[in-house]
Amino acid sequence: MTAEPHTQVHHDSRSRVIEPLYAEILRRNRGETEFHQAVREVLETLGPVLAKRPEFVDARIIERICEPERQLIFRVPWSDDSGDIHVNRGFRVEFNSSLGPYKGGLRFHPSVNLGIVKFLGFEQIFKNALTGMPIGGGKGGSDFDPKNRSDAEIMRFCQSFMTELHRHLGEYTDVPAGDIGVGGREIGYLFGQYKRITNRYESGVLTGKGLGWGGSQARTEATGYGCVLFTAEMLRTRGEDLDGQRVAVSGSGNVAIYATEKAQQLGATVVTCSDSDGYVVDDKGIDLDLLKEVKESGRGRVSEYAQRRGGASRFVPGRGVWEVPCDVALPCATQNEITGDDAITLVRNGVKAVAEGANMPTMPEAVRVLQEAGVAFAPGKAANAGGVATSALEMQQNASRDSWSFGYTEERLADIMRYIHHSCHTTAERYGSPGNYVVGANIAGFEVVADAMLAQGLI
Ligand code: NDP
Ligand code: 2IT
Repeated sequence: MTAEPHTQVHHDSRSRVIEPLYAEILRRNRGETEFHQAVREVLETLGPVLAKRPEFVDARIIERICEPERQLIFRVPWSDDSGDIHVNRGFRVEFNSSLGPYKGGLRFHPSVNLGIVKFLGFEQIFKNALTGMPIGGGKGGSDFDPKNRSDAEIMRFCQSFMTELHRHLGEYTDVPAGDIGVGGREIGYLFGQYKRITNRYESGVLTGKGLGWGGSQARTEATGYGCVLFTAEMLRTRGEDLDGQRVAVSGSGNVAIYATEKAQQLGATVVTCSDSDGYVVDDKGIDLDLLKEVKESGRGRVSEYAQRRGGASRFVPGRGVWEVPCDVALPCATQNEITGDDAITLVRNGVKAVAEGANMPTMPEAVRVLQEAGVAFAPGKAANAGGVATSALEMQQNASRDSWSFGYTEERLADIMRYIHHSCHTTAERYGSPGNYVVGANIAGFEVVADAMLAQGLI
């Protein structure tokens, strides 16, 4: 291995070391724009840590961290209810196992491609490190579109997907969970097929399982709850809390619903929800029972929520929620949903805090606008880590054949979110960027992974 000698790594390490590395990543991963975006955001913040820890440069840690340990792409054939045959593409990117088995969700959405799975897997490495739990980073999914598919079609798709994926999984190897388009129903079908093929009741091979068969209390709620708990911690450093705040949430899936629930429990008024058709604004506050009912029955669109809710609420088709004035914004739908212009609007309307329930929902220029305006901004790898952390708690319960109460599990989640907040906050201060949670999260996560990789030799 050839590397720059220690003495040459100094404070301009960003341009000397990082820029050429990033250029090489662009060249070797052409067209993977979301992956480029996620890598750039991390690399941009690592200058100070590389200056302080030149051994990371010598050991080529960044080059190694940006290259997945293994990338799987496979055919997923299945037949629909009329007997027509479809062929989708399945992915699993096993990115980094220095802290534990690969861990991260599966996304079923027509937009899924290798670049998206790699961005999600890359983020997952640092997110999982931040939780302090023994989990490596990975992500997977398919370009399968679950919308308007019957239960039987979903089951056949999941069975076909697992028929290939099972050989790569294991409680000590790779442990998937849900993400967009994959919830409790899909995890059930995937688990059943894994069990059938392997003839093993290996509870810890998937997380997000049903409560009656190895799932953890509070896993369903964990990502949304955790995001709001992180927001509360950020506000606390500024002498504020969520009580009485007006909150805008985007999305209406798992993360959005439970972010809304926890924000309401802490006294906030959540005034929006959304989906890919448009958004609902409800000044009296979202009626969460009604939203859950709408989502669980039929096609589950937020336009139906507005129809059934009546006068107090309004559906706005084809637009994003960020034009609705709020004190706190929680993007909980998908990547790149807050543009630079949206951020300008949010700032103009007086937003105080933005926390990413989704992965990378805020575009780079929007992050800049928010940070320059002094808005407390929590990146997803810190703010939405409660989901995967509770997955690790599920694995812990499975390993000890135990099951914990909701109250105990939620308390563990709250401790973990406070720990993540503390480590991001203090790391940002230590590296000269007080209040910058992007710097804090990236460096705190990176240091843990890089130290483990150094200790484990050239792998
Ligand atoms: P769900 O499938 O439950 O919900 C996704 C929601 O986002 C839906 O309302 C969906 O609307 C909307 N959405 C998805 N894609 C798009 C798009 N391209 N344009 C507009 N709206 C879209 O997923 P989750 O709630 O689980 O995931 C939401 C986000 O949170 C994702 O970024 C995910 O990676 C992240 N996340 C999830 C975790 C988890 O534990 N589930 C953990 C950490 C992060 P529609 O129905 O119209 O598609
Ligand atoms: O993005 C994420 O952290 C998730 N989708 C959850 C992953 C997990 O393994 O629980």
